[in-house]
Amino acid sequence: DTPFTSPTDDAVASVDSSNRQVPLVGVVMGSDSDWNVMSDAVQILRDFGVPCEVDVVSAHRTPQKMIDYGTSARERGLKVIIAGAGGAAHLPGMLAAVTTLPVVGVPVPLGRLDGLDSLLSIVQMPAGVPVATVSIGGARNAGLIAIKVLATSDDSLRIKLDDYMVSLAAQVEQKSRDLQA
Ligand code: RP5
Repeated sequence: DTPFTSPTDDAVASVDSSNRQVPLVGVVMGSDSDWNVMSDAVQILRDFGVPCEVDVVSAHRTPQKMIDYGTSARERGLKVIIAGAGGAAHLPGMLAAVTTLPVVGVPVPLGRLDGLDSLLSIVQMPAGVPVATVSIGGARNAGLIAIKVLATSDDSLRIKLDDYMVSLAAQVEQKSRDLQA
């Protein structure tokens, strides 16, 4: 029951002047087995109404697809790429090497090293080729970074972020009251 079969099938998209659907964020992962983690990024993007596309793009198993994805991303209208992978997690860094778009990397934890291998493979980029790396399994925060980038030039998104931050504070206050009750 794969929740994504192609970028267009799963795109939550806006519409351009030609009435075509234009995702703003690309969420890619090295394997469909990463979906349990990466779905958090898609969920928060949907919560904010940000058009996104989802695909499996492997640095090792589909290297040409990865290069094509990265080199075409900007011209296809994407503004941010979120890339998650586990183990020898080269996908975010290799995408960052072939695009001028910001790339947010999500270390996906696998069974053996608790995601430390994924984290180190993504975060230790050479100077000049940055990947904005979130915590192990931190796909929700990756989505929020993409939203914040988009909100620098979108007031309706900025207002939603303001509301979101107020709701986070309210949740903490509610829990604090619950503890004291
Ligand atoms: C990585 O290899 C993927 O991102 C995934 O985390 C890991 C294992 O992939 P599968 O063997 O589960 O397809 O490239």
